Amino acid sequence: MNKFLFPFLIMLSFSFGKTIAQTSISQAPEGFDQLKPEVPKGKIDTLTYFSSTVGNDRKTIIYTPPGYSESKKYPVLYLLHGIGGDEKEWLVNGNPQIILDNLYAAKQLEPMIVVMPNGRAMKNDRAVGNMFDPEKVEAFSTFEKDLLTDLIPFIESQYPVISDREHRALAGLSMGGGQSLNFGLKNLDLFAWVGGFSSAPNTKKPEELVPDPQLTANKLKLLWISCGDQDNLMPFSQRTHDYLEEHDVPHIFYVEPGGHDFKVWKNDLYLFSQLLFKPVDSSKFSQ
Ligand code: FER
Repeated sequence: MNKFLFPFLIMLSFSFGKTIAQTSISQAPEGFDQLKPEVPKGKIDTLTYFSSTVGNDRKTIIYTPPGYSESKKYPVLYLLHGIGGDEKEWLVNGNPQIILDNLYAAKQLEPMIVVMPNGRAMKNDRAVGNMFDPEKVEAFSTFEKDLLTDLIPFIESQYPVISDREHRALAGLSMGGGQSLNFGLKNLDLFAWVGGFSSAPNTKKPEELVPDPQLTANKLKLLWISCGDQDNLMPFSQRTHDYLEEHDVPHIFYVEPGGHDFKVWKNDLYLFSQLLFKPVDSSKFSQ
């Protein structure tokens, strides 16, 4: 397929059980990320939690959906940023609140709380200086402990959350994609929905990510791997997909036109979020 001739067709490899279907799906429609005055809005808050992992207070951003009520209970998507970002990266560059508000208005989303943490778990977690400093890169790995022992319990103490694995999703872009695959697939008792968008070199090797393919296949509701076709980091998604396919682990491998940027990640959020906390319906992808 020539991507220049068919910019709106995206190859999707969708494999559940032993069957693998190749089909094509559209990208997000025009206007999906545009503010529409008539659309009810969710709310953005910044909260501070104490991290026993890092030893100080840390900030996290939370999006609650339009119509949010403390008398309801919600599933949670933890949405992670990249190497150059912090807890504000999605908000500043990706307009996730607009994308999600529009999806709610179109009745395409299951109501959920979205938590956007700072995934660089170190005392100075600001996105300044050399982002590739080994200490900073290591802090993306340390974030697993912060997430599991500090942030998730904090969120569940502050919000009306359904606190089981089937109502907890983990996804992110680039370094955050690697974190999501590394932490999500290691902690199948905590996450049933896992997504890696343009996952970075921090992504563990497939045989470490998924040492027991049968177990992973049985436990996960959704495993999403996506990457832009012009992204130099494609090999990290490709090798994961190849291994999952070889070992019959159901997953979505979504290759879209684009590079390593928010055009791709906004599209990923648009598509991935619609799948969450619902029965997984493969027929949707061929529409
Ligand atoms: C690398 C290239 C890219 C790397 C990380 C990235 C740790 C992350 C990119 C991003 O988060 O956007 O070699 O090594």
